[in-house]
Amino acid sequence: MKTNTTLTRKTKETNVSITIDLNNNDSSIQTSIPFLDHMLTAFAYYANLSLTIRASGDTEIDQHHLVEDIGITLGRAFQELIYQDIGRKRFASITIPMDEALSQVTLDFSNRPYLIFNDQPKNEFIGTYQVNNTKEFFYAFSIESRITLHINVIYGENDHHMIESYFKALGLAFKEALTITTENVTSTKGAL
Ligand SMILES: [Mn+2]
Repeated sequence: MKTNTTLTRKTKETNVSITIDLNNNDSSIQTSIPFLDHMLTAFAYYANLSLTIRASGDTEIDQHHLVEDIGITLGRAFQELIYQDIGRKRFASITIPMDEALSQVTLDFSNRPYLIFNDQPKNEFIGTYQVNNTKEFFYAFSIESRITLHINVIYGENDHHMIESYFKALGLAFKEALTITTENVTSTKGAL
């Protein structure tokens, strides 16, 4: 079974290189957007895997291209590792707080992409990070990883806390859903 992969995606707008190693937990993430580095580091830590990301792009225009392209590349890399001929736990639902914020992430490694995303940020920026690109990131990520992904902020006041709570919940959900429970693919249809 394949436990690591490296993908590089270069366009006229961005250059993104991502390595995932399911058997390590020593991430190194440099996207040029510090808040996104902070979120992806938290995700990888709680997923108990290693993410190495080097990404740059035309953020002087807008962060949208780079954030979306990181979502695309990360999703494609995970898609390679998730859907192999092995029985993963597949489903997970995690609800965790961060101070006053509470978020729930529920997912299914279904091989059918879908995104439900309920977060209404109060501010346009966290540091230099443009907050409204978070949905763009998860849309690209869910499509390319072919995961059914539901992200719901249940309540909260502080945008940093709300976003961090669902990146952590996503990590914990990945850790659980990636767990191998049987030799055969987890589906009554015999295939995903
Ligand atoms: Mn933080």
